[in-house]
Amino acid sequence: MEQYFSISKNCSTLYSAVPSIDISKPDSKTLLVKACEEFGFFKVINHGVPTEYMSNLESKAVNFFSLPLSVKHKAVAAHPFGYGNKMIGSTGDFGWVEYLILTTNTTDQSSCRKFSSIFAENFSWVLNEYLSAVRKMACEILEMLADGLKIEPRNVLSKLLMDEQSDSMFRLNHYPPIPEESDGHNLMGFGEHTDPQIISVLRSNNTWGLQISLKDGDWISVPPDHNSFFVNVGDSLQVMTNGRFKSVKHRVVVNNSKESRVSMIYFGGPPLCEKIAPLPSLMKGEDSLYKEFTWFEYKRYAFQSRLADNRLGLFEKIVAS
Ligand code: GA4
Repeated sequence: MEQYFSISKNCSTLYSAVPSIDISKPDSKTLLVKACEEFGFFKVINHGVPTEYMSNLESKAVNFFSLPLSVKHKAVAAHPFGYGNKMIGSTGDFGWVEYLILTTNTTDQSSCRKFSSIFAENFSWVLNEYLSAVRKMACEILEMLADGLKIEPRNVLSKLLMDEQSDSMFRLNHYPPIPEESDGHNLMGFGEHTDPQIISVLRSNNTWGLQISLKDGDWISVPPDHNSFFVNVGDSLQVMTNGRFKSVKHRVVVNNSKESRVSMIYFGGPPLCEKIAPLPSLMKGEDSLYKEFTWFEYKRYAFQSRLADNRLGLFEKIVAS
């Protein structure tokens, strides 16, 4: 069991620190920029995604995770896609979690079809209606961020998610209740990490577990809210804003509520060939803090790393003082 534990220091209960942003209001762009700079994380309310899209997909996920292990293990595809249990990534990370990772690429629906047979009939329909709505919302947020940063065109970021070749992913996570023999104290569901992509949009049921790291290194618990979404700035967006937005470190601890936590996350990524570099219109004479790389290069490197590694470190320029 030991490998699932980690030491939690300074875990405070400053729940109110998490910004909650009503994106239906026109002036939310300033709040969005502020949240991305301060936290790299925020909650989205009045998002326009129908609640039944969320609950329909959640019930599909619950059904899938309740299948026998041998059936779930059939849902495998080339790494990283498919079903996983306790092993995270390929370099030795573990967590008290089982999951399913799917590609969202419109040109590669074969994995989705394959899982459909395990999920039963209309899984790909339910998944696609959810993903289209969530991607649309993610694009609206990226466009509001472009407005807030006063950069043009306003689709400079969102077009990467809309691209047919966009390398986006979708993940269903199931954090089962803690095992009887453990007291659940600091049992790690998913260890600390940042997301490599541009933006991540998470929706969970009402079970606690998600924590984010503040700039001073304190961890705070994020109160769950099944009607809302939580958005993370990813490493790629940090680079594209030349470090102005922070890719937030986050993790999931298993709480002792005896309830399962079920989350679904859309990871919005650019096409593989896309250069990840600070947006020229943001630079105004500033030097880039990062060496240039493509999403393909960064993703390949990320998938060979350990969860808690500082992946952007390798791409930071050494600035002479
Ligand atoms: C974190 C974000 C996404 O869940 C993910 C994860 C991926 C995986 O689970 O296979 C990684 C992790 C994530 C970053 C570092 C590497 C790769 C596990 C891991 C140890 C699907 C992704 O894109 O990167």
